[in-house]
Amino acid sequence: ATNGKKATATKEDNIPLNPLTKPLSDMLFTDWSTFSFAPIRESTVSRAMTRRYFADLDAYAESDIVIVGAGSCGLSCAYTLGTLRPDLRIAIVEAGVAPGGGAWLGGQLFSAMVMRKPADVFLSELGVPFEDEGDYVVVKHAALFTSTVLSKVLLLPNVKLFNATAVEDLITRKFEGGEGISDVRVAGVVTNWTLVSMHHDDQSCMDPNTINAPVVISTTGHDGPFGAFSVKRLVSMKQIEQLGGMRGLDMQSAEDAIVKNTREIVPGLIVGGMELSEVDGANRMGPTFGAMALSGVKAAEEALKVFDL
Ligand code: AHZ
Repeated sequence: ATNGKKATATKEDNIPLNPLTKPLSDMLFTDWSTFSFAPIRESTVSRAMTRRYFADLDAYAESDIVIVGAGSCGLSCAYTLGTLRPDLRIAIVEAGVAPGGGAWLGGQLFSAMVMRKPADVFLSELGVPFEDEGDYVVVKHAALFTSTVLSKVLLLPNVKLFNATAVEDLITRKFEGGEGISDVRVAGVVTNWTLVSMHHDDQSCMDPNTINAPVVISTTGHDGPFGAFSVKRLVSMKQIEQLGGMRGLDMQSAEDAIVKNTREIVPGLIVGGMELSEVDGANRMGPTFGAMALSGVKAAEEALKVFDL
């Protein structure tokens, strides 16, 4: 379309025809036959990755907050907490290679994402554009929401995402003054590479790693291969008697209930998003994501109470 001419206006033209930066636009339509990268050695690449990863493992072994699960609720929570409190060290542990949970698509693998008002406030905070349909808004592709919140979380200097890493147990302490049910407080998480967690049955013992933290926020979604992890563990360790089990779909009531009931379930463990529906026996809402964003905001508020705001 450019007939071999540069696709950008030159500085002298003073016309911002092309929004690419000059260094990148200068690369276009050059002589690629002489192209070459800056030099590298393989060990340099290995060290560039591992040095940083192990420094992060070292630093985040003592975190202020661990968020389990980087779905729409976990990411919304991480954005709110990490932005409000740059002094807090926040680790996100996500079992999947790809963070985002179920929020890469809307319902039934359709593209658009629906959020009921007032969750549009969260979209505006992020700068995600939407169509206003009155009582609800529509983001043209769910991936636009998810990639935006994810990128903003990843830019925060006080947040580290450990993906491909599963929380496979909770660290607990005897809770002074607690009696009977819920006599422990959660004091961190036990982690492993997800691929290792998936092979505990066919490999010999592969011990885990740990992160200590006074607050764990679990947002692992409803029951599934990995879902509802922390609340199922609370039952098996007899800290809650039983799960209510997620109920059928009632969009109208389900979203309010998830946001209102986002709370500390046992000392040190806050549960948000659809994992909460398994505790409370709450309805699901199906493909409308406002409650996930605002449950994340509420979970952040609950966590900050621990740090006296
Ligand atoms: O991989 C999981 C996903 O990314 C991750 N996860 C689960 N167990 C984990 C573990 N360790 C680390 N043990 C773990 N990570 O948690 C994430 C959960 O994301 P999600 O999108 O499934 O949950 P959410 O509560 O953020 O959003 C739910 C979205 C739904 S489900 C639903 C319905 O079924 O009606 N409606 C909505 C809006």
